[in-house]
Parts: sequence; C-alpha cells; structure tokens
Amino acid sequence: MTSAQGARGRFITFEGGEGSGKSTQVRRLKAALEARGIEVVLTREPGGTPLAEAVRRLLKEPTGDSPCDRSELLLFLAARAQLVRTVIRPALASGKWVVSDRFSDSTLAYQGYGRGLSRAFIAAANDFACEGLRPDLTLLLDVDPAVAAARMRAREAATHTAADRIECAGEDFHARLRQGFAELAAAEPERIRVIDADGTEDAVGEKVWQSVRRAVDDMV
Ligand code: T5A
Repeated sequence: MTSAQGARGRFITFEGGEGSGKSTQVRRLKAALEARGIEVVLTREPGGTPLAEAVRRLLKEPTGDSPCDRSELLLFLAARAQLVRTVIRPALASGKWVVSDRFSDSTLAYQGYGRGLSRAFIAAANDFACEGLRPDLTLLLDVDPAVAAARMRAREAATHTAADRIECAGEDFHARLRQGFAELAAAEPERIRVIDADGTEDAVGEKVWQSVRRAVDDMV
C-alpha cells in the first residue's frame, strides 16, 4: 500500500451501488480501527462539510429544477474539492486515518459509465478537485442488484422514506454502474479490492477486515 502523497495517515474509501452496505461497513471499520488505537475520521460523499452538505441537498432533494448531467457532475466535484481541502487533507496530515463513504470512483461510475459523460474529462476533473489526492485502498462492495433492491425496499419501509432521484435512475443505469465499477477495479487491482457483499453484515465485515488488516499491521 502506498501512502497518500506523503501524508502520515491512510485514506480508505468504500465504493459500490446503493444498498451494497457501504455505510454499514464504514461504521464497522471505524470501530475496528479505533479498537487498535488508530484515530479515524469518517466522511461521506457528497457531504462532510457545511458547503458540501448543502450541495448534497441540492443533488438529492427535489428543487423544482433537476440538474442536467453536466451540472450534476460539477456539483459532485465542488463538494469533493471542499471536503478534500478542509477535512481530508488536514486529517491525513495530522496522522489520522480517513474512511470515506464514496469518493472519486463514484463519479467515474455514476457520471461516466452511468450518465455517459467523458471518463477522460472526469478523471482529469477529479484530479483537479482532489489536488491529486488518491485513496490508498478502496473497498468495492459488489452486490447482486436484486439483493441491493430488497435491502433498499426494507429500509424504505422501516424508515417511511422514498427512493431519491439517482436511486430511481432505472435498471439499465444501475447495470452500467456495476459494470463500470468492475472495469475500474480491473484497471487498478492493487488499490481497488472487490468484496462480495451479498452475505450478512458480519460476513462482509470479515472480508473487509481481511483486506484492510495488512495495512494496519504495517502501521501499528
Ligand atoms: N453519487 C455519489 C454520484 O452520482 N456521483 C458521485 O460522485 C458520488 C460521490 C449518494 C448518491 O450520490 C451518487 C450515488 C448515490 O446515488 P447516498 O444516500 O449517500 O447518496 O447513497 P449511497 O451512498 O448509495 O448509500 P446507501 O445508504 O443508499 O447505501 P449503502 O451505504 O451502500 O448501504 P447501507 O449500509 O446504508 O445499507 C442499506 C440497507 O441495507 C442494510 C442496512 O441496514 C440498510 O438498511 N444492510 C444489510 N442488510 C443485509 N445484509 C447486509 N450485509 C447488509 N448491509 C447493509
């Protein structure tokens, strides 16, 4: 594992489609790392700063003016630039580990493979927004779409919420996303580890921990 551009902390991201269990595993990993004496900062995308949380609301809640694909891309990038500059880089520089629920691979998957915008442009724009920062390790939670859909329906029923604009994008869109994530992982197998996330929370958590453990052993 290479370090995040000279920073002492480590930067781990979770990626995957909706309902793959990222938020659940992010919380579990934080607890596991803290139990080993590692200070952890959790972030989520879009969000994680007041400005980025405001952008999240623009992207996820109805405004009466649905963003066009290019506008959507630029909003995700604006939120990321703020998060990297004000939260992630300072945390890494002070030796903390940062665990993020989504990061730049989501933009390549959703706005690139999903919406069909230029992936070369997105890669360059990601680099600009992140000032060159890249994750040390990315856990890609891959789940059967039917399993993910069942989890989302169960959550919506339990919390009396409805699917948001992007979650409603349709089966073709979500099939392109899954394929896109798989291609990103194949292109960078050292950084992106694919985790079969169809199992129970405990079973997935164990696979995540096995992927992270080597990095922890190197650090503590
Ligand atoms: N987006 C984001 C882009 O289009 N471009 C970008 O650049 C970025 C950064 C973000 C949206 O923005 C898009 C992607 C998204 O559409 P969000 O609300 O943050 O929106 O959505 P997600 O990141 O997809 O988060 P979700 O909460 O929808 O999915 P998670 O985090 O993968 O799943 P989680 O952990 O919340 O679990 C979902 C449900 O399943 C249960 C949980 O208890 C929960 O109820 N669950 C399990 N059940 C059984 N077995 C397991 N192993 C389970 N794991 C979790």
